[in-house]
Amino acid sequence: MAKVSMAIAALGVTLLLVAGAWAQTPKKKNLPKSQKGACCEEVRSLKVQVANLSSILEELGRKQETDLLTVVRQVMELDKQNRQQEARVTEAESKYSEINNRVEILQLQGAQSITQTSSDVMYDCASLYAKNYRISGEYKLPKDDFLRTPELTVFCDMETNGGGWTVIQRRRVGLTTFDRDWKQYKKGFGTVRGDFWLGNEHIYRLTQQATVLRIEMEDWAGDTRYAEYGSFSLSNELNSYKLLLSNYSGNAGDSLRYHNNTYFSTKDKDHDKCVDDCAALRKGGYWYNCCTDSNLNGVYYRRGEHSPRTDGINWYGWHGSSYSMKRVEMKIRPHSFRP
Ligand SMILES: *[C@@H]1O[C@H](CO)[C@@H](O)[C@H](O)[C@H]1NC(C)=O
Ligand SMILES: *[C@@H]1O[C@H](CO)[C@@H](O)[C@H](O)[C@H]1NC(C)=O
Ligand SMILES: *[C@@H]1O[C@H](CO)[C@@H](O)[C@H](O)[C@H]1NC(C)=O
Ligand SMILES: [Ca+2]
Repeated sequence: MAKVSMAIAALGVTLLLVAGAWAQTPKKKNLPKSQKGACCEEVRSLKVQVANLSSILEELGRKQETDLLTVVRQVMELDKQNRQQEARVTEAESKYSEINNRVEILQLQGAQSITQTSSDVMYDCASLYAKNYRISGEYKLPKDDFLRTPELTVFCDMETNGGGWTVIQRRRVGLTTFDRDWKQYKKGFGTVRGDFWLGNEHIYRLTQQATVLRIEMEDWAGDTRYAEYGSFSLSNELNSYKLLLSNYSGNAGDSLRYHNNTYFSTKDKDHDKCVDDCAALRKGGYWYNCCTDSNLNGVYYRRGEHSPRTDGINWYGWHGSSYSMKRVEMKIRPHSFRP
């Protein structure tokens, strides 16, 4: 392409010179007769040359155009191949997730038929793990007539730190509001594959045995931290699902300690230790003190939107009182669990 352009430029200059020479020739008025013939001969030859050059120029222009067309065609071809490649990747991805789904459904069915025949242990992700279910995902825990517990859909984390975790809370998508009333926090809301609260009644029941709580969080830079409590339990509804925990370990800071020994509050039931209405101020249901050192059921703010608001998904021990996390998961497993 560059060569062609230079050739055209060179031709252009030649043309100008030729045209200049041609324009000057008629000015020679007093030419002798003998020279007149020579002059006209010269003009004719110049005219021919100009015509020749014009046609060459034209041809070069056409060539350049075809070159450009060729390049455009090549780019289009590449683009098409790219799109085909993308389509193939998408197809592979959807096939993969389909297979994954099928595996999970098989797991579910297996879990149901197996656990329904045994009544020795409480149904949770740790007992599923003990029965060799080792893939993280959605499981249906069957109802237990003896313990009078209903069927419950849970999400099991079978990988983190040995697995066997029943996830009780997740914030990741940010579309489900957590600014809900007592009844909803009692029975749970959301979907276990997305953002959800498992339900205070279920958490109370599952923590009747010695239980470990693990909280994992991720900030908007993609860094992760965790806080673990070697002992975690809730009281029953009569005692407003009072929080009891101890034995902190981790690298996120002990920001649930301030909420130890406090009652669960929602926007319609203020059980906090403050003249303020913390649930309304922090826009969630939580074990509010006066009011927070963490607010994991607060408002989901996208990166940078929250500052300096205090109703976001905060964990003071890591990012202070006005930074809202990108992702949070709360999960529990029996203290006696051994991977
Ligand atoms: C144009 O010029 C080229 C090179 O000078 C020559 O080969 C060709 O025959 C010429 N064509 C015409 C139409 O004069
Ligand atoms: C806390 O951890 C210590 C040491 O590991 C242990 O002795 C104690 O029983 C734990 N307390 C609770 C309430 O889990
Ligand atoms: C929480 O309160 C209980 C009961 O008062 C206490 O035993 C436990 O050590 C406290 N936990 C923390 C982390 O302070
Ligand atoms: Ca109050």
